[in-house]
Amino acid sequence: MITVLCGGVGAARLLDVLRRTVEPSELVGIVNTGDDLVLHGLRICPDLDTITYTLSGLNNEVTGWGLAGETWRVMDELGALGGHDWFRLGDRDLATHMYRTQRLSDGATLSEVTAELGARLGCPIRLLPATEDPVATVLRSDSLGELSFQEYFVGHRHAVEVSGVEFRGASTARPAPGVLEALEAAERIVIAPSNPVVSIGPILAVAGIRAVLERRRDDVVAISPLIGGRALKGPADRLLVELGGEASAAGVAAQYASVAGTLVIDAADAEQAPEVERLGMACEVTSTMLSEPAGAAGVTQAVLGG
Ligand code: FO1
Repeated sequence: MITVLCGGVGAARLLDVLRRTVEPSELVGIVNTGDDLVLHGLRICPDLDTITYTLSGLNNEVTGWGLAGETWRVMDELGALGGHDWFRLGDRDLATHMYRTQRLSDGATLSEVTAELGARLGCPIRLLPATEDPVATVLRSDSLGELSFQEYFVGHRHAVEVSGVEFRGASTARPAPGVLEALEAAERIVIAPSNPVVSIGPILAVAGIRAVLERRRDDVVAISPLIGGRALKGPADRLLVELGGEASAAGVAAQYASVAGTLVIDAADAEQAPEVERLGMACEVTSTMLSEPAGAAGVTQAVLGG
């Protein structure tokens, strides 16, 4: 079994690559819920949905979220009424949030609903929310005060300098059923190339999860989300710097040195391998562009090898 700590797009791409070599039934995703929000009375889980949709071959490649072939009638009508249309929910995607919200109010757990959606949509990999308890990523900015993750990421297009981040609720949140077992039973634990601060951070903050990785550090492989010190998508590089870290392979290593024995970095950052090793991590250098054959093969080898 290979258990993968997952954010959104980067994790979905990694799982979509790994599933070509590893039996999907041998893969488990532990997924961030710190991006989740309730809007229009609906419970929305962006990272769980991005991974479910991508692995089901249904992801909307144009927007990067929601379902392919999306229409936007409801959002357009809502906007015309003067409603909240800043967080774009496609007509097909809305059905997922309506289904999830109804099932949760029936008393089903988020894990159960995630499994039902995965079965209905054709996701071949078991996905578990990191926790069933509320955890909200909150960002603080000097100019705008506190922002929920989606206010920051979508509302302000993450074009805001951040002075602090908090995973509200994480210290009392319990790992979802099966999470600790999946981490203990895994031959390999992988930290996906997701945002170390706001995607992987909330998972590691859930009571008990970090401790398992620290204990199993030799079996943990982290994949840097930076290439040439830059994030392919999203604010990972800026957030690292704004929160006192470094937008570099060494900066990512500093985030993960206590929980991962190996860091996989892109060839563009190869000159930083000695710095990563000085932090006590083994360093594998390969292309990490998962959309290219060399990257897919190199990262798969780094995850499975050794
Ligand atoms: N990202 C945006 O940039 N703009 C949006 O309007 C937007 C809507 C949206 C709706 C459902 C959903 O599951 C994701 C959505 N996202 C949107 C992406 C979302 O912000 C994710 O949390 C990010 O991809 C970071 O993981």
